[in-house]
Order: sequence, then C-alpha cells, then structure tokens
Amino acid sequence: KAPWFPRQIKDLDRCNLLITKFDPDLHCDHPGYNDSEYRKRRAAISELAFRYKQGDPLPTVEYTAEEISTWRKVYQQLRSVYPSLACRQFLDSLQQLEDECGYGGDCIPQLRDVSAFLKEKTGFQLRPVAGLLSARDFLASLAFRVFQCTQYIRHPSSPMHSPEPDCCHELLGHIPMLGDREFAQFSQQEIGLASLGASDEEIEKLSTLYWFTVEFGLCKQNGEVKAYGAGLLSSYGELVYALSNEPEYKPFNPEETAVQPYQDQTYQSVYFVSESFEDAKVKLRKYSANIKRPFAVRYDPFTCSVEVL
Ligand code: H2B
Ligand code: FE
Repeated sequence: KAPWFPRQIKDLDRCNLLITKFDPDLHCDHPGYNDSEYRKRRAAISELAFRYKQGDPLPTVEYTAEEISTWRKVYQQLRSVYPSLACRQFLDSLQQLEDECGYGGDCIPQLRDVSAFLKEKTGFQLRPVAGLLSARDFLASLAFRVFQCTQYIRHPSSPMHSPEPDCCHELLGHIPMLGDREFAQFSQQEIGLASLGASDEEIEKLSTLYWFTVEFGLCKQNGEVKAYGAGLLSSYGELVYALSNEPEYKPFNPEETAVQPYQDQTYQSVYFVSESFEDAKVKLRKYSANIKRPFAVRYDPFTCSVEVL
C-alpha cells in the first residue's frame, strides 16, 4: 500500500515532519550552538512557521540590524561572482527580483513579497517552514508548486556557510531558479508529482537526485560550466570551489546520480554536469516516468489538488 500523500494544497499543513539533524539546539557543530540569544531568535521565527496554516497571510519578520548586516555580507560577496559563475536563467531571474521585488544588500526580502512575485512569474508560492523537513514532505509540497521556505538567518559568525537551510539559502539559492518557468515546471512535475506515494527507496533516490541537481547541479552554457544548484549559489566558498578545477566532474545521468553517496557537512567531492539545462530536464523526466507506482497522478491547477488515476 502506498504511503499517505497530500491530495489538496490544504493537506500540506500535515507535511511538517522536521529533521533535527542540523538544529542549533541539538547539533554542537552549529555556529549558533553556544549562543542562547541566537537560538531564542531562531525559535521565535520558527514558531511563526509552526503556527502557519495554508491560506494564512505569510508572516513578516522585522529583521534586526545585525541580521541585515549578515544578509548584506552574503549578498554582496555572492553578487560579485554570479555574473561569471551562475547560469543564465538564474541571472535573468535575479535581475528581475532586484528590479521588481526589492532584492539588494539593504534589506532581507520578505517571504510575502517574494511569494507574490513568484506566483505571478511561475505560479509558485512560499510557505514558511521551521527548519529542515523530511525529504518526503519537502518533495510533496513541490507537487503543489509550494516551496517550503525558512525565514531565520544564519549565525553572524559564519556568513559564508550554514549547516541548515536559512533565508539566505532560500532567497538567493532557490528563489531565482523558481522564477524560471521551465525550472518551475520541472520542480513540480518531475520531482514533486513523481514523489507522491513513492516508496521509501524511491524517495531516497529522488532526494539524492534533488541534491545533485537542484542543490548542487552544474550545467554547460556556451561551452562553459555554470552553476544552477541552490546550495552552490548561496555559499560563496563552495560556489568558487565547485567551478575551480579541484573537484571531480561526472556527466549527469539519473540512474548513476541517484545512488551516488553525498556530503552534507562539507563541500561535495563530486559534481554532476549536464550538457545543458534542457538535457537535465529531459533525463530526469525519463527517470521519473519509470518510477513504479500502482497509480498515476495528475495535478488540477483549478482546484490545486492531485487526482489519482
Ligand atoms: N527542508 C527544507 N526546509 N529546505 C530544503 O531545502 C530541504 C528540506 N531540502 N528537506 C530537502 C530536505 C532535500 O535535501 C531533499 C529532498 O532531501
Ligand atoms: Fe535547499
């Protein structure tokens, strides 16, 4: 029997299983572990996400001067290398976010504004989340064009890296890509819908694929290798490393990529490069069409629900 999965967008209120792996309260390597003020602040922002129900207005956070200063450092340092290292889709979309959505070093964009922007561009919307979600719950939300988004920011002692997702990772890494129509389509269809009711083994593989594409993917554009993965585009150190000649590159091939062991504590030792953005999409589509399920699913955009066929 297939595991439970959300059928309506409202059901995402039940997709909230958190993984406490990198939580600052429990994980002693977290840069905020010894900072009780930081932990209190993160907990208060997470509380907004715990209380959130589908359809509520997105909570706004009044960020402190220190938080904005962390954001500014991250923004400025990354922004300066994007033109040479990021893929075209990312750059186009980031430009629009700067022009139309207040992106810049001076303030941390609010989820509410970003969600409205995305909704208009690609139909994606945001939902606040308290931390790292289980892969199953996280992937399921993509089926509804919902992206679960953290709202707290990394610890000021380590602006260039965060062990857990934070708003720098979401807003700089993920949001620009979700503003691209093709990428949005691919996230919903090939990853989100493909994950619904899949076995634990299949979720594990999809999650690894997600890791090496959406988080750490590279693709060729005009003969040069560029980054499209959010984990890269939100971490200055790893972005520069990934596009240096140090790491190993392998051609993207879903069957092989899906079983590649990966690193979540430090830089990846291998990156998968697709021939183009299109190539990654076509290959992943083929892969996910082969996931065995005793039923088919179809998304109905008028009712925001999943039909099981
Ligand atoms: N949870 C949150 N909050 N953000 C993510 O980017 C995320 C997640 N990624 N859970 C998921 C897991 C990803 O690493 C895959 C699907 O396992
Ligand atoms: Fe991410």
